[in-house]
Amino acid sequence: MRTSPNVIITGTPGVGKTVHCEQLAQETGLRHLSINQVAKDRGCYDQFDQELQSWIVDEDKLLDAIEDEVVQGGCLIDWHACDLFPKSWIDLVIVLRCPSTSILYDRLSARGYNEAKLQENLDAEIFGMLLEEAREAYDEEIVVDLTSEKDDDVESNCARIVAWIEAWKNSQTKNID
Ligand code: DAT
Repeated sequence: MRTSPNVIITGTPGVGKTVHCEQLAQETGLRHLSINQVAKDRGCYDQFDQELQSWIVDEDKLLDAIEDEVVQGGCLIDWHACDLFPKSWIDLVIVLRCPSTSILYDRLSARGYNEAKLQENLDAEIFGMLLEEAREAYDEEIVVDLTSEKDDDVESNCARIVAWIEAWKNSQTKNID
């Protein structure tokens, strides 16, 4: 049984997953598992999508690569998809949202995304695709959407998530006792 929870931090590229995970890792001691980095480091990329200028991950290879680490608990799983992770691995799913398309546009164009990639990501955010994916894949009581537009949002979101992690740990300790 895990003594520290696994939390998915998901959302459209540019919503602030990395910023939140880095701060949460510092505040909670949970490990920031950047799936982009893991896929790169452990050779889980399959093929390159020319139009979107991005690599496509081999999901089976990826799950094999992270399973041993994740089943121990204490991971902040940072990725722009979530429904591939088995339900039994996951305790909380945070979907970050950036309702202001102009803010998200600026963040993504600063990364040099091409027009097709930019538009695909803006559409995904406008239609709330990641939130829908999370709600379909996990029980509704563990899926929480939080706004990430301003610096203050990062502070308040992290405070909420830290409080939730503490509460989860306390309830696990009671269960073990
Ligand atoms: P992601 O990991 O979801 O792709 P990121 O954490 O790299 O996104 O953030 C992209 C950029 O936007 C980065 O320059 C930090 C900035 N940013 C993200 N969330 C923010 C927020 N709530 N307030 C201010 N800046 C934010």
